[in-house]
Amino acid sequence: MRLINHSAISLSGIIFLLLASIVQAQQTIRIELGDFRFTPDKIHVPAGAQVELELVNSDTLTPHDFVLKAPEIQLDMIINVPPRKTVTTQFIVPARPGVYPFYCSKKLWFFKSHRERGMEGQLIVEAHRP
Ligand SMILES: [Cu+2]
Repeated sequence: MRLINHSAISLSGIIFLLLASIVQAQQTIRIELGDFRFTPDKIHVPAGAQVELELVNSDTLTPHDFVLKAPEIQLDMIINVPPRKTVTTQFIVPARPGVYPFYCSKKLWFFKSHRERGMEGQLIVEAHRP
């Protein structure tokens, strides 16, 4: 009898962990692109999570993009976000914790690039906590 009770508790623990990981997998991150910055510019995500990335360009005339190149973790993203538009994408956060920079690569003629004006941020992949 004790054995049965013990395994029932273990099973509910496992189900809880499964549900917790599913909830984590549905994480949505919203980043505003405008005025030559990303808001927020530091994105904390758990390693291995599935993320829906919502990129909102709040400028009326200026196109922006979201560039994240980290070949060491198989991430290669260039997402254009036209003025006053929202672009949504999904990706799997790599399993390797670390800090990965992202930026806007837009540049108009001889002006400074958006990145040079400070339009950059960091994807911070954090290890799973028990
Ligand atoms: Cu930009």
